[in-house]
Amino acid sequence: MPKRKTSTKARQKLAVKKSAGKKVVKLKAKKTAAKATAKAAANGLPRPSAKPWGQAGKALDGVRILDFTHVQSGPTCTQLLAYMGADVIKVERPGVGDITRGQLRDVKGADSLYFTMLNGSKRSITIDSKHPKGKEILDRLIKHCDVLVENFAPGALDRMGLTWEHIHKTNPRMIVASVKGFGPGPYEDCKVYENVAQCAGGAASTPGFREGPPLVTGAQIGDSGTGLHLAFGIVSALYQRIRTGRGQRVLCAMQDGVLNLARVKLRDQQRLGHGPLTEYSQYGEGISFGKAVPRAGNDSGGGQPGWILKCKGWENDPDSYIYFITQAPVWGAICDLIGKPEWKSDPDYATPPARLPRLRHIFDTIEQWTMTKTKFEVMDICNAVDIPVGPILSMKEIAEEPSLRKTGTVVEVDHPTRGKYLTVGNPIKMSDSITEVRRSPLLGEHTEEILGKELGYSKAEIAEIKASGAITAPEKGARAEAA
Ligand code: CAO
Repeated sequence: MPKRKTSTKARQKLAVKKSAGKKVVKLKAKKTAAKATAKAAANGLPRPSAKPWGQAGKALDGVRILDFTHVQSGPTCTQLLAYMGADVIKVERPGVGDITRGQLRDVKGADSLYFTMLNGSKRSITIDSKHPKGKEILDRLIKHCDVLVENFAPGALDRMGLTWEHIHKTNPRMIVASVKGFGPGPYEDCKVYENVAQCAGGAASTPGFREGPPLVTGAQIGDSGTGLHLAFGIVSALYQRIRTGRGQRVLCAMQDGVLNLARVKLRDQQRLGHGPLTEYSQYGEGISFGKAVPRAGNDSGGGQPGWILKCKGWENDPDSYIYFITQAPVWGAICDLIGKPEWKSDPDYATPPARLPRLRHIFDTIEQWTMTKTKFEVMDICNAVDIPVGPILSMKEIAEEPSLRKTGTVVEVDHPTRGKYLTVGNPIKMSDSITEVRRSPLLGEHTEEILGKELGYSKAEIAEIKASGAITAPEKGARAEAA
C-alpha cells in the first residue's frame, strides 16, 4: 500500500499533539512521584486532620481493655488508659468486687475512696471467672478486646484457665499485660504490696536520716509507679501490633519499676567506687562513707545542694517548710537576699567546692531568713530572681489549690452513693486528646449493657446467665456447680 502523503500542516499538528501528550505523561509521572514522596514523608499516616484541636477523638479511642486488675497497681494503669480514651471493662467477682471497694471506708455502705479514685472512667461487669458460663463470657470478652490487664498473684490467671496459650489461641491480637511483684527468679512466686516493692526495689534504703532506719515514701512508686510503667508497655505493644498484627505479653515487675525510679541511687552506688559523694552533706561533715549509698536526709538528688528549711509559722504548722536549692548560678542572688553579700567574694563561700564543707552553716543561715517569711512569700521572692524553691504543700493545700482544679489535675466528681469526691485527673495533658474524668462504676453497673450490646447475648441468654450464678453473688443466684 502506498504511503499516504502527510501535509506539512498536518505534520506540524501531529508534532504539537505528540509533544502535548508527552507533557501530560510527564506531568502525570511528576504528580505520581510527588504523591509517593508525600506518602513516604507521611510514613503511611493519613492527612493531618482539619478538625479543631481536641475534637478529633481521644488518643486511645477504639481500644478495648479487659481490665482484670485489683487493688492499686493494675487499676492505676487501666485508669490512665481510660483517661486516654480506651473503653475499660473492669471484671469483678460477683458480690465482692475489687477488695478495695470496702477498704478504708469513710462513708458507710459506699465504695471507698481507695476504689473510687483508682477506677474512674471505667465500666464494671461482674463475672465469676471460675464458673463455666463465666469462662464462656470471658472468652467472648477476650475475642472482643485488644488488651487484657491483670495483677493477680503469680499463677492465679493460669488457675482460671486463662493461660497465655489459651488467650493467644482465642485472640492472637490480644496483648496480655501483667504486674507482678518480682520478675523471673528466686522471688517470682511472692505476693507483693507497695512497701514490699519499695524495699525490694532499693528505694527504701535511701530516704530517712543517716542515724535512722530505712524509710518508705508516701508516693506509691511501687503500685502507681509500676502501673504507669505498664501503661507505657501496653501503648508500645499496641503500636507494634500495627506492624506485626499480633499481640504479646507485657510484664512489669514492681521491683523493676521501683528500681527504675530510684536509678539515681544506683548511679551513686557506682560513683561511690571512685570516691566520696561530695554533694551528700555527710561529706561536708567529715563523716566517711560505707560500702553502700547512705541515707541522705533532705540532700538534693542532683548536683546542687538543697535542704528543707523552716518558714514563718513552723511552730504550729507541720508543713510550714520550704525546699531550698543553692544552685550555683544564683548564689549571688541568694547572698543578697539573706543579707550576706560578702559571701559572694569570700573564698570560703564563693565557689561550690568551697561551700561543700560549710553546707550546714549555710542552710542554717538561709533558714534564719526563711523563718521570717511564709513559704509562699519565700516562693514569690525567690522565684522572682530564679532561685529554685519548693513549698511543702500539705494534701489539704493540694485539695484546695485552684490552679490544680483549673487544669483538671484535681477533679471533683459526683457519685450516686457517696456524693461528691475529689480524684486525681490525668496528669498527662494532651492538646488533641481531652480527658473526661467520670466517676467510678458501681459493682456490676454495666454487666447487662456489656453482655447485650458488646458481646451480643440476647435478653433470654442474659436471663439464663443470671440464673446460672455466673454474674451474680452466690447467695443471690441459683449458682451452678463450678467447674
Ligand atoms: N471470679 C472468681 N475468682 C476470682 C475473680 C473472679 N472474678 N477475681 C479474682 N479471683 C480469685 C483469683 O482467681 C484468686 O484465686 P486462686 O488463688 O484460688 O486462684 C483469688 O481471687 C485471689 O487472687 P489474688 O491471689 O491475686 O489476691 P490476693 O488478695 O490473695 O493477693 C496481691 C493480692 C495484690 C498480693 C496479689 O494479687 C499480687 O501479688 N499481685 C501482683 C502484685 C501486685 O499487683 N501487687 C500490688 C497490689 S496493690 O498494693
